[in-house]
Amino acid sequence: MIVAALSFVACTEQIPAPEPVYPIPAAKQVRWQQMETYAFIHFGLNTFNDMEWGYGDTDPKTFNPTHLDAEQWAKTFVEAGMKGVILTAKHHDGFCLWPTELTDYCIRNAAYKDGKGDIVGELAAACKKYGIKFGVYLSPWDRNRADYGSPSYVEYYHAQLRELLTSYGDLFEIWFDGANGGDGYYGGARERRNIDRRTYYNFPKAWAMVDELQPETICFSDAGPGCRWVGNEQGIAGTTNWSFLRAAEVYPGYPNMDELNVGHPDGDAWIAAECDVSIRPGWFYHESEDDKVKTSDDLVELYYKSVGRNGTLLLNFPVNKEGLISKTDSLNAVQFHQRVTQELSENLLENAQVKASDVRGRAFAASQVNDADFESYWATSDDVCSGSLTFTFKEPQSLSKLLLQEYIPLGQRVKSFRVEFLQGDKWVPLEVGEVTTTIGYKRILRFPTITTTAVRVHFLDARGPLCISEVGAYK
Ligand code: FUL
Repeated sequence: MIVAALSFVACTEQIPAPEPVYPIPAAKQVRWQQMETYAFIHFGLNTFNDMEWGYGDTDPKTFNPTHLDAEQWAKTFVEAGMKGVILTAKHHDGFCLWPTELTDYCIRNAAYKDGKGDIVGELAAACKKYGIKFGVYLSPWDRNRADYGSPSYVEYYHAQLRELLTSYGDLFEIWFDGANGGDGYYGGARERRNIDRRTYYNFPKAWAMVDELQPETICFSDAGPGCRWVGNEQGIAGTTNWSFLRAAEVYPGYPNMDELNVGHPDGDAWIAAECDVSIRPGWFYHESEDDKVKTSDDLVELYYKSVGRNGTLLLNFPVNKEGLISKTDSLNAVQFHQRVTQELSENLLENAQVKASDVRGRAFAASQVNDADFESYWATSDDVCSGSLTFTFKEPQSLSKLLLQEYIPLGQRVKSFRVEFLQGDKWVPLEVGEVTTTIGYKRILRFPTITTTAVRVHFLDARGPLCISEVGAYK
């Protein structure tokens, strides 16, 4: 009786989950990363004046889209699989796309709708209607304001932020850009002004306001705190990509782009990488770039180099002078989404048998990695920071992609791994053409098609016990 009772206790005993390995993401950061792809819109006076960086003196009357349709934008994004959109509510020229009373340099003085328009409001409503998230870009640098460089501008900037946070419903992300070119119109002064990027804008206060008014919002900057710039505008994450930074060292405008590209392996703050890139060479619309739109092939490539390397993909659409996303841009984006969806549609590991070198307990069995559920994961025992998963197929399978996901709510752990497959009765290394160091939320490896009956992933080193959510293999 006693023996039976004891073994019953042993069977049902709940083995606790591994302790987190810090830093770990806030729940909202995990939700944000799960969006994977979302759109960017650069639209403003630049659009109508063939510019990228307006000086701040362009006549607001020139803002006059003839067929503006924010629903067309939102519908395009839905069809392109994008989960949200971030709009340049204000770019460096200082022109505001919403009818703010804080400045006259805004849409109230545009020709569009005789000054009655509100692009921020129109897009926020369209996003709501089509079920995608909405965010804004509010450039700290303002080449129009006479008081730029003095404390009163910072108050103005924070007041703008407050307006956006309180007038347009939920914002999933706010973009705090790091560029600061120096010269500008500045109310007619037409001069160069330098500010101290570390201190001038009082970002900690701005971020506290965001937390207070919209606790779900992710604040983007070169240095977070919600997510970080990936260090280039080509949309490419490092093959090694840690979702951490040493918080005390970084700030918006942080100049070391290589560090932002790979993260700080010993960072103390969770700040994952966002990969921004435009579907055209420029961020704003230029007719001369109508034949330079990235193809669906280009975009597929970018997906694997951003989302497939533990980043998110922020894909920019330069809305044209009509106020629409041009046809080629939307077609290529939709085709891109269809291609990626198709390429990753059938996980060949779902029906494979899976064995692990070490299992923490029943709730953390190897079978958790091919159950299509991110929330369940395979974990190793405490102190076991390496191990392997072996997948065996009933029939030989052809594959050219492998997808791996760590259970990041408990931290990013894997430092190094390698993959091999069975060729006849020999295990041979899988040549994936890039370093296999970090995994993070998602890592996708691509390789020339192999046909095999078994695949093995060796996790060679990690910052703690392994916690692997999903592994997939695709044709
Ligand atoms: C940069 C800006 O200077 C560009 O104009 C663009 O907005 C890009 C996304 O960020 O810092």
